[in-house]
Amino acid sequence: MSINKIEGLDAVIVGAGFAGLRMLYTLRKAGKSVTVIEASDQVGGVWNYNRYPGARCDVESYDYSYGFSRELEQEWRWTERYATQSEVLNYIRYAAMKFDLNKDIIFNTRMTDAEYNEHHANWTIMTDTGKEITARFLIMAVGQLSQPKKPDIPGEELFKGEILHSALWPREHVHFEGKKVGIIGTGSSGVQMTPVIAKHADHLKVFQRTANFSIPACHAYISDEEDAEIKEHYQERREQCRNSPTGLGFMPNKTSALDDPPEKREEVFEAAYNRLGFGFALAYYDILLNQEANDLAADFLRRKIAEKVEDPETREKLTPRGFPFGAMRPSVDDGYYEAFNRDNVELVDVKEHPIQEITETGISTTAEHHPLDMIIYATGFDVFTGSLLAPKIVGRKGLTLKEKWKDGPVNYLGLSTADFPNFFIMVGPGSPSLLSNVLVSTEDHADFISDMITYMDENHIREVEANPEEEREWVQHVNERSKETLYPKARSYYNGDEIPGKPHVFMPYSGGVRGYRRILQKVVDAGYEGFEMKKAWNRLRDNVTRY
Ligand code: N01
Repeated sequence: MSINKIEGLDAVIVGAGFAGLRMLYTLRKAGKSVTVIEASDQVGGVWNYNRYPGARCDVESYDYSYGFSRELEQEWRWTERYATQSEVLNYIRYAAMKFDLNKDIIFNTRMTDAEYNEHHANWTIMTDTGKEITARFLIMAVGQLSQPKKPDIPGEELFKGEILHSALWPREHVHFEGKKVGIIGTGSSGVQMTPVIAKHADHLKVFQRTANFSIPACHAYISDEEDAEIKEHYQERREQCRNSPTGLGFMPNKTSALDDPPEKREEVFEAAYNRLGFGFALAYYDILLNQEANDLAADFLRRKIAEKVEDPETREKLTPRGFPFGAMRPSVDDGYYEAFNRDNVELVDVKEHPIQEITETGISTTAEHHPLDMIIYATGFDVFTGSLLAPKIVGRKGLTLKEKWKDGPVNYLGLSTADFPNFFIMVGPGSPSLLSNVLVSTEDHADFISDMITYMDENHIREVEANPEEEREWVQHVNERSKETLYPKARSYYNGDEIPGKPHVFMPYSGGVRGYRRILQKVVDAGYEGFEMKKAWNRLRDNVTRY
């Protein structure tokens, strides 16, 4: 008999990706009763869905992993510097198995609604399977890149070939052989899949609207010696990550790009370009802060593109212009530019000649019709807020999160929002999130939330939520910090520009993971300053009931 109601839990966590699993582990260890609900049939979050060819992590494997268990980090053996999608997914599955997490996860179940009951100080969570769960705390671990975005192109239903989305990739093998394939989108997903599909498809057309910067990944296999060396000093490496601005372990070069003579600067750029991936952005501390410094880095990258792409017209189209390097999230690639030197690969500039429609046989732009057998949307996501606002979440007095956030996300520390008591968001807008190694940010949030719940229980506190004044100030602070950087100078998902009509607001906290963690610590030291904690918890804790 299936259980349709679960009552009296301490917490429900939505999502069984990296964040949800870490939260489950930590709360369970703190003695709380917890259930995770997960829409898929297995753990993994985005890594479960983004299975497109060439999908890889572009944070180094040893850093894109949990730091809470010495045992786990010593026994897991990464094989490559940047792990493939399947290796990351295997790692998450392994961690779930090792800590016996699956037993507290309800799979194939999506949260549709959640409503706060002020009288009982708890949440009722409703799902698409009819299962209903009540819990004191609702924790959203739904990811920032988990609501895939499809472009609104007329005629899609007429297309006789296959249409795929990078973020909803089928589990079965996809054959490209003998096919004319079109990829729409040149963000990280499009950039990663292009060189791989190019090797198999008869012909590949890449439909590019905005040329962005990409840095070579410099993939490498990890030798046993390297693995042993990293594991011997893993704690130092973790500390370096935690204390670096991005959580990636790179400490910015303390020199300004403007202070080094040109030859020296070229050497510094070259060394960073050939080894650091994203770390290239920290080759000088001011690349993401100062336009002149940024211009030097951007010029270097443009010259690199020029060295790689043979055809002058294609080269020019692939060259990013008009926004600072890094202001749109750059890609880390493995032969992206070189793929355009192949005879079977073609770049279609849809900025100059926009896509008009999809027909039975391909894609028409304002310039011509492109016959295709397969169309791949690599068009990204409704980033930061898409997955948080997809379910209907109702706080005090019938207020929905969607109404409250109609002009952009409003929260305190990215974690909590007024009128939604006992509701937490992991690694979302208002926190370092996508401007950081999300694994570091995930662990910071899991520890903070778990400690806060423990504190509440020890102090008989029934409800917690952000103070409205403090959250207004936090949103302002996030906004002000962004103005110290070059991020606002591009149309990007950092600013909510990826979806027409979405509020143009800077979403992540750009003050770095270390700075952010210090703020969290100050808040804790001041007795959870900025949060409103209400009413003594004076009733006996419910027993968990399942029926
Ligand atoms: O999505 P994106 P993504 N017509 O939003 C274009 C992470 N990630 O899936 O820039 C034509 O970056 C759009 O064009 P424009 C990573 O954080 C990580 O690639 O809006 N084109 C853009 O080129 C990354 O940043 C890994 O002009 C349209 C592209 O589609 C994030 O996920 C791997 C269009 C969307 O790019 C998202 O990456 C992959 C239209 N109507 C992704 N609509 C790792 O390695 C959109 N585009 C960890």
